[in-house]
Amino acid sequence: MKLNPPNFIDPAAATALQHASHVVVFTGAGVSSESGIPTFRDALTGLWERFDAASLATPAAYRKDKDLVWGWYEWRRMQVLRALPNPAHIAIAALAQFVPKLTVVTQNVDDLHERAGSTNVVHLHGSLHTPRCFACGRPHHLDQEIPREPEGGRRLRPPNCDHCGGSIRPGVVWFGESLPTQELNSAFTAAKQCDVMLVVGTSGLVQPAAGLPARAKNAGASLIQINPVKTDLDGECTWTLYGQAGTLLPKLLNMAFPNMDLTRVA
Ligand code: BV8
Ligand code: ZN
Repeated sequence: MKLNPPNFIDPAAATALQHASHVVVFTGAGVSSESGIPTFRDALTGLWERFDAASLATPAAYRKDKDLVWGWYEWRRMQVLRALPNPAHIAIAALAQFVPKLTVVTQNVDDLHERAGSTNVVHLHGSLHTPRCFACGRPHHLDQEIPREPEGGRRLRPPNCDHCGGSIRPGVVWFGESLPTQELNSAFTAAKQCDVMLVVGTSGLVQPAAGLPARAKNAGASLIQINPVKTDLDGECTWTLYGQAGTLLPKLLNMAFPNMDLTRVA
């Protein structure tokens, strides 16, 4: 497989976007990294360095030490509240005006796609902004103010449910938990129907989300991947553009749609 040089954009990828009637943009943590949100692999910095993200993102971890898990998620929510959408999020939002149908499917639990202007974003792994009761499942309202920076090991006692007094958990999908059925079915349907899937900033390791590009390809779609490094999805993709999403995505979309205005800085 010919490896394109960094930041090279094959004009054929832009042409495929121009002729597409339904585009799916499938994103992972890499699309938010230029907003300062660490990807899952490097999510643990500073005080968190001695933990493994995947071992914290489980129901067992919460049962074992809910203050530690809640403190980690509040720290991540604080990072998101302080972050801004980057040019990749803005380009994806702008794309909606240039293609007949656009579906944004994300593995991310931040709301940066929405804050850039994307609508009806399909969140396969939930959201930091929709906590719920671990016992009865009722949604819990969290103030949008920046949570206080947990001191020390960043343990933070989770609030209690107004209805049953149970402990509040993050509204994300943990490892070992099933993905929300409606969102997963919407993503599978969009993958089957689209002509082009943009695969942006994902290592393609976490299932069943990582199976989406193959579903799109098997249904006849062209796949355009944007990632600084090689991933497990390289073989599936028609084109792989090696580079940062915040740089390559605006360039690619401007090649496809020259009158797309991407000057709005978030
Ligand atoms: C489930 C929310 C059924 C939490 C996350 C086969 C089928 C089904 C399940 C499995 C299976 N095989 C294994 C499993 C189990 C497991 C799994 O997939 N494990 C993996 C590790 C092998 N899957 C599950 O448990 C799923 N549940 O299948 O239910 C079930 C039910 C009961 C019992 C068993 C099964 C649930 C998975 C969801 C987990 N929750 N997130 C939270 O956020 O805390 S996943 C989490 O990790 C992220 O959401 C993300 O999706 C994933 C990967 O994290 P990252 O690597 O950081 O992000 P990403 O992959 O997006 O990679 C970053 C990329 O960006 C890199 O490639 C990097 O190069 C690139 N990048 C960096 N900078 C830039 C950039 N790209 C562009 N521009 C840049 N500037
Ligand atoms: Zn409750």
